[in-house]
Amino acid sequence: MKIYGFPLSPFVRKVAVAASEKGLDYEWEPSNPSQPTEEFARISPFKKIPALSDGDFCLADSTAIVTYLDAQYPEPPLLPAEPRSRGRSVWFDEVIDTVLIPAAAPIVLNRFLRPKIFGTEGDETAAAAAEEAVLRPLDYLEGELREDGWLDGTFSVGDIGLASSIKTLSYAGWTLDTARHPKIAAWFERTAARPAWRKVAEEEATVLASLGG
Ligand SMILES: N[C@@H](CCC(=O)N[C@@H](CS)C(=O)NCC(=O)O)C(=O)O
Repeated sequence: MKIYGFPLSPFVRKVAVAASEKGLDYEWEPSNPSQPTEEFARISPFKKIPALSDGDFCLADSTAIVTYLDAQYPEPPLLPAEPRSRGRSVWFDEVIDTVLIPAAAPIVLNRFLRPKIFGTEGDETAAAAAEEAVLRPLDYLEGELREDGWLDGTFSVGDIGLASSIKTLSYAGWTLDTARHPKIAAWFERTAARPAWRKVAEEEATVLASLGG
């Protein structure tokens, strides 16, 4: 199994953590959307990361990939079978992919990617405005998190997506406001202590070093 992309992306990390939670072996195929190889462009028609190949089966998009992995390698489940829990875990995944990550993107772009990876100047006004914008989805998720558990009772794709977004934000020097979001802060510690998360974090540190970050 190959994962195409860089684990610094929250979407790519989501797939790697999901595969690791399931104890799957995978190789990294570092893939740059702006300089796509023929193989990557074939698997990811819109040249976005992540993409996956598993034998002769290929797929792009983090949610599509996690859905495939969960059906093909059911243990442990990351999309719960119980209908309401399943719906809610997909809902949280969507809130993160379509609300939190787009709101957070200017922080990552202007305080990490541009200055540290691309060697260009970041737009601090855009980053500061985004700090405000991420509060709404985080406030919502803070309200949904259970005191001592996960977003929806069992660890699921939504938990992976949220932790993954927070980790990418940390590269931009952003930290959680623990007074405003104490449940997310405690939950993140629990998530980051999981063996699958730690394994991907180690792989990611190697990739980051190779990028000079
Ligand atoms: N919905 C997609 C989003 C993937 C995505 O936007 N990836 C970004 C990296 S974080 C990307 O490839 N951007 C390059 C581009 O849009 O050209 C998913 O969940 O995988």
